[in-house]
Amino acid sequence: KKHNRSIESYFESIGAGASDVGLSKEDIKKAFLHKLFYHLGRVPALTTPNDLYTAMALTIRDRALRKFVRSIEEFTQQDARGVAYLSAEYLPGPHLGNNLLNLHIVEETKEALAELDLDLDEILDQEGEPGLGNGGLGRLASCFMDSLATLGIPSIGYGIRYEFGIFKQEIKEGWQMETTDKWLHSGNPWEIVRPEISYVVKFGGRTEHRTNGQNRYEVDWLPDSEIKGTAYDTPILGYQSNGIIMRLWKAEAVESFDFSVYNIGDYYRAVEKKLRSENITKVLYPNDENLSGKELRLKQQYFFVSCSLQDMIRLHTMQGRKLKKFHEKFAIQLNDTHPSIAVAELMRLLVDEHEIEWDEAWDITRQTFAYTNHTLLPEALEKWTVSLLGRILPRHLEIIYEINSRFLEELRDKGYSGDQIARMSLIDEQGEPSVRMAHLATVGSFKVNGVSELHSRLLKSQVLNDFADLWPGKFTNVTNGVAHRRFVAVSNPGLANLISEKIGFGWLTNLSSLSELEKFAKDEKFQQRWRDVKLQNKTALTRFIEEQTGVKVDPDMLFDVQVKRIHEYKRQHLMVLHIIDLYLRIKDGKTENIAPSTFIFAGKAAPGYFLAKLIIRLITAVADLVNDDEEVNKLIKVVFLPNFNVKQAQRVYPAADLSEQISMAGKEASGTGNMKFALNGALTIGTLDGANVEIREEVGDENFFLFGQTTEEIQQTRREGYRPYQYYEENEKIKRVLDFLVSGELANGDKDLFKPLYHNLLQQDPYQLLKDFDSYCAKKEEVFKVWNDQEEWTKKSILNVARMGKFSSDRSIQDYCDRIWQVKPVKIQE
Ligand code: B1N
Repeated sequence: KKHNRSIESYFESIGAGASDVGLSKEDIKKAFLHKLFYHLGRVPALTTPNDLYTAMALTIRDRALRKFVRSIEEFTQQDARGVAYLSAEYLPGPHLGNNLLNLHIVEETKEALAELDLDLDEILDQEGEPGLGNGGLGRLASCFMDSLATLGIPSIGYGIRYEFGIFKQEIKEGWQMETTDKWLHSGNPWEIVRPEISYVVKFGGRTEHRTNGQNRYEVDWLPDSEIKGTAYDTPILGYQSNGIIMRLWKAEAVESFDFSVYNIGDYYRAVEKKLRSENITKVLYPNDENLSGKELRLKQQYFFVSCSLQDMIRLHTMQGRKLKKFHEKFAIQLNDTHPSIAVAELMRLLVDEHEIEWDEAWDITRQTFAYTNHTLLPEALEKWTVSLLGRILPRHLEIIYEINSRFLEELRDKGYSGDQIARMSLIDEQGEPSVRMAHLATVGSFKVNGVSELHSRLLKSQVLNDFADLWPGKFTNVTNGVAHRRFVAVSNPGLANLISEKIGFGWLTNLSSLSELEKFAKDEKFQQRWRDVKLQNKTALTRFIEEQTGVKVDPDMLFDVQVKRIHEYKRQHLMVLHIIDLYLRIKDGKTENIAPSTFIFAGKAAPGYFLAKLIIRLITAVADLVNDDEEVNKLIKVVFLPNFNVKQAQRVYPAADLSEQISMAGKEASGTGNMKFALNGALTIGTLDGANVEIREEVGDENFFLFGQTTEEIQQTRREGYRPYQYYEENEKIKRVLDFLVSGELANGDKDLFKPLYHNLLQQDPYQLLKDFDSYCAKKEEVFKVWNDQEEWTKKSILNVARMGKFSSDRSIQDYCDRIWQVKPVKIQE
């Protein structure tokens, strides 16, 4: 039976009005105690910090759910077109603080708790985070959830509920050690399990082809195993706006226990089967931009894609709509190729399960999907061998072959020939035959986008060049953005208050209005307050650094920061080489022009990425050497903060003076940390890579420390035959710094430890550190000079913030709506 009553009328009928989820101090206090007593069964004398946090989270979740329920009501009433965002990764970060901001009840909550002798900050600090992603790609998905909700876009985020997220990083004797991330350990008050929303997903087996009574060609897939996916929903609030959900799938056995089997030996086998099924969503693969080609990863991808598509088809047809109109109601965004098997799965669902003819199904499919590419790195472009894909998903392999043969036929009709066809085929026939997932995603989508102007341009001219020539209108750009409410308003309240005091609160929903700050850039009083805020944030970070590492740093020093995944292309080691150069200069007594600096690093290395782990070891070795040397540590210190995650990031960005964005040009698709730093008033030293290009365009060349070769120069250098050894021979400084790596002065006399890095740089230097080294060092001299003129530095810092309005994820989502999805907001009125 359908319920047509409005949500409001339900509240009325129980005499509750909306006040049961009211937002006043008294409402919050009452609800909080209610949760503490009746949900958790705790008396005040026996509460633990986790109880207090959980009661608070549940209190806020109720309020978030009210927004969500109202939003769904509105979306349904208006029969609105919506978006499904498919992402194998999310990094939401702690929910509580962000939700309080979005509900506009930070003060009320603080006061409610104070009346109970409790401290909000302590409760906020209790919250861990779902580490369901590796880095920028996962965090971007979560920024997008925030903006989708804020803008009132009918939308849902689908993903995987990994039981263990990205590993926890500890530093032992200077090395990264990984331990499992038990994020569900003390419960997760934000999620709601939906046992009734579950789907069966098939794996393996074989197919049977036949023609049925009506002369229709049919295919049966006879799998050899089935797994059930159950929905876990987390409400995501917009700023004073709608609520949407992130729906994550957990794998379970189809029947928890196979009770039909009474034999005790088989009982254990049945339990084992259950455990095997649950394996699928056990753990996130910790490889950032490096594919592993593992069977379990393919299963994860297919599992969540199939659950999500079945769920969308249910939602679509539930309201009596025709499946043939699926694409009119849904745009599905593929967050990289990780969910791209969706192209074949939707075809299978339409053709095999819902008996739609191939051509029509293909039209629906191609009008449904859009694909975002996030990397050009060859080692990150997903490929599945035909043999693996055929074994796990036999029907999908057939469908992919069919798509391919029709596509290649089309190309031949257009006059394409041998070489070009081989290059564009969905199947890579060089070496072991494999399916190119980026090609599948491109052929199966109506739009393809890169994530910054430069990256989108390179995508069209390099990796997907042939496709861009074939379908120029399919390609577009959407430059990334960040959730500025989380990364400024929540994590940097000092700066947020100062900004709001001057220009009002408009920037929270319209980041471009930050431009109103320009007129204060030279105001000395304002500059002083700007610096005071930064100093406070640095002092707070100083305490955190000491707690975490034991190293004491001075908040008056320049905080020079590089935090991101550790990868050779990001060139953390370029920053290290410069630090070694400074160290040697100080030892020589040549300390003039060095601004006292604290160099801060954080980031995880993929567990199997040897050189990345060695770079961490190098950072910690240099840190030990520098920090323990009385002569040196007055001028410079080096810190490696373990276990970088969203929560830590929220402490780091507000405290940074200088942001290091020094990847080799052409390699960083966009970067988003670069935006978070600049929005918190850090100046950037960076290359013309990814979104750095656009940041520099916005803030102005004079407010950006640019160095290094351009993408074209990098390519030119490579074409001419780059010989890093030549730089070693001809450049005194480079020689000295590199030789220092193997001198034994680092790591207690161990001369061999860093040899792999040393040889890598001398023999290949694939990311051209040596070629860019002089230009980087020269720019650092300029940084020091500007730092010594604090008025000048502060002016640049204010101008950076004032001109960063473009980089909100609100703007990115608006771009997706206009250029790709063609969806309109449906905002709730309250
Ligand atoms: O996506 C971010 C960009 O800002 C970064 O520049 C880009 O490096 C990052 C395989 C990836 N690209 N590819 C990945 C992640 C996990 C994985 O298993 C690839 N991450 C990026 C957001 O656009």
